[in-house]
Amino acid sequence: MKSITIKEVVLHHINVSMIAPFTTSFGTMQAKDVCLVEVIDESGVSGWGETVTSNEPYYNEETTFTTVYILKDFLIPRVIHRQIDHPSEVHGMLTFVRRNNIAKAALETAIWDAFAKKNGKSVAEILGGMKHEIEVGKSIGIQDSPSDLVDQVGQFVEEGFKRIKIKIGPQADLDYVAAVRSKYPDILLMADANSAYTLEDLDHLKKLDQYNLMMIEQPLAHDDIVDHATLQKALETPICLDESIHSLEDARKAIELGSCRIINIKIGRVGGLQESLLIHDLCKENNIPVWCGGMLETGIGRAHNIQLTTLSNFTMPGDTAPSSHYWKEDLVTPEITMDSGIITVPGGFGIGYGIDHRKLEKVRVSTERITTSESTHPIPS
Ligand code: OSB
Ligand code: MG
Repeated sequence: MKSITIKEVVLHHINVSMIAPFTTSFGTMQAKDVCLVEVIDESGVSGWGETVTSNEPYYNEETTFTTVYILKDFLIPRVIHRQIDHPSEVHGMLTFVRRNNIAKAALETAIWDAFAKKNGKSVAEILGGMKHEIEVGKSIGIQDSPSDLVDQVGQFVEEGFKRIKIKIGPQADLDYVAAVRSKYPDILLMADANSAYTLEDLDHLKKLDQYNLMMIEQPLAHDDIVDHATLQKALETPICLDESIHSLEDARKAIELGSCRIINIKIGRVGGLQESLLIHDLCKENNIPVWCGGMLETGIGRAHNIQLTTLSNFTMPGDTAPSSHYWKEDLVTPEITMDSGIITVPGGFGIGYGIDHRKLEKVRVSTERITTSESTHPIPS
């Protein structure tokens, strides 16, 4: 396959507003800054990625602002003007920077897109993904009351979503789950706590076992895998880890300890597509099903999620709902749509969707063009 050498990186700084606020146990998001990373190869081919951050470090330690700093001062100087034979190499080129995985993923995914386009393939084909259709679930933020939640669930079940995820926290849990279950006894239902509990809540969390949930996502601390193992032993409901898994090594340790029975793979949280692929493969060997999480992405991040989900061990519906569930107008063309809970994987090269430049201009805040590897810091070669 043809290698790529990046001659220029364009950072498109945008600000986007969601159609409705989204509330989790750590806060509410309505608008955010996003940095779109466009890498341009010597041949003129462009690849796109995005920082899947918000403006506050409440999900993990990164914000859009920190990702831009890390990209400009460290990550871009490391990759620009260097021959890259395959995008699987990029993650290793960036490990000299500790963590900052969302920043790394924004650049790494853009390089996968450019490499795939240059070689006339989709990102999925290069990853080894074979699915032509992916199943989609809907993630619903915390609502003001159980009956508001039941109304929302009804709407999304009607639209055909294959699985419903509800956000929970100590202020909104058992009565919310009970209300949904009594109205919809048979749907695939799960709950995401975003680290809102501790082991002291063990008896309380056990009460969730009666609702036949597919899984409970990240009940305990964002940086824990030890207490989750204790909790998993006490619960019938499978635990799925999100926040705690940043790498293949984290996944290995969580599986070894029995901290979870399912893993949510987010490309941003683990530093890119290559690490996502390795975690996918490890989970497959260990009979741990995976699904693709969402970070309220624009269509660019969403398109990468769709490409990744074509891998065979993504056996559970992901949080990759259509664009219209988040944005009045998305940045990609055609817009990402769903039919009865199924997204058809696009046939095109790279991420399979184009950039709608007219819509991009509407949300643009500023633009930076980087053409040299200069940095005020020492960068390893
Ligand atoms: O925990 O999965 C999460 C959004 C922002 C940060 C963390 C999470 C989420 C979601 C949104 O659940 C899912 C989506 O993109 O629809
Ligand atoms: Mg989660």
